[in-house]
Amino acid sequence: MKALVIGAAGFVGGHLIRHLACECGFSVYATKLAHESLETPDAEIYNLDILDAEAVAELLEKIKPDQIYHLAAQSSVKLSWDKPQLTADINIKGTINVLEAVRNSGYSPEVLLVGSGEEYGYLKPEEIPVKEDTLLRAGNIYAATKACQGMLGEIYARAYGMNVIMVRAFNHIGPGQSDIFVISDFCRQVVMAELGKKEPVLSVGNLEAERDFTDVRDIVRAYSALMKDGKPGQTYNVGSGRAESIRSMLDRILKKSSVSIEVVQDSSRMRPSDVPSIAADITRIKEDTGWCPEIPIDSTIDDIMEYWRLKEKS
Ligand code: A2R
Repeated sequence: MKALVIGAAGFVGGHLIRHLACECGFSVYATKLAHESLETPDAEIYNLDILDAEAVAELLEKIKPDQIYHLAAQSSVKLSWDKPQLTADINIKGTINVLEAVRNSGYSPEVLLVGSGEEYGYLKPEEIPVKEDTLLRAGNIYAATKACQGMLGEIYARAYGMNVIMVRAFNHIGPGQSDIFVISDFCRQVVMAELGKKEPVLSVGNLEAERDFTDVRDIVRAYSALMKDGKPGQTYNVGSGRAESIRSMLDRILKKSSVSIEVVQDSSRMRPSDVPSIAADITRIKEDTGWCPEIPIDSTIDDIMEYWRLKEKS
């Protein structure tokens, strides 16, 4: 079985490549942007900008993968406020380029489009945990582009009979995530204070928001389970099924710190609009694939802290 991971130099890519090569025994092909680095013994690497439609089509023609995991994205909510056009180009036009390349390829690979729990946006309390059929009321630009990606996937599956499966992944965390994301940011700041590289003061944004956190290694297992047993044209939530406040996650992190840390609210870390609470209903993926998250949140935080300790020591 040949699997192609598009946008593999990001946080999820490395974990997904390892899972597909080592756990599933697939031949794995992966793409990155020319300026990115991706070193892995588990995949053959190609440079690809998904905004170049011809290059996407040529690569499919060359590899002819059985499975395509589309991860390439402008994936930061924060950056989407600053760069809305770029976010729309990559997340919408880029996805169309991938879907068109598959449509014109003359065969029928399975495609997984990775969307986001952010697509649901402003949920009413009675809608949480949120089911896939709930009305999308996107609360930020990133979320709107991912909602559009999902609609495109549904359209291509229905109109052309393509094997496209959509995922709405809720917040995933784990070792290797950039510190532009909140949990990785907190862990890094704590480790920097432990190492004496910064004052023992932690600068935070909105702590009241509640999110559904899952270990990235559970997330990539879900993606490959969906490729195997998910239904084409269907959208699946992937998450833990429970909401936890950023404040409670911060408490977990602070308990693991070897130094005492002062927490300070920083208004520049507040977003123009923030969705108050999100949690996934994961009944559909459980029923169709048997997948369940397995890694406890505290052991994920241990791994993230360890990742930063190793990285910042060197
Ligand atoms: O923005 P960069 O330089 O970090 O590169 C990202 C890459 N990417 C692209 N790849 C091909 N053509 C483009 N025009 C393009 N623009 C950006 O996609 C990055 O290496 C990768 C996405 O990885 P992350 O941002 O780390 O996202 P993560 O956490 O791996 O999530 C994967 C998927 C995304 O679709 C998220 O929206 C979703 O899961 O939650």
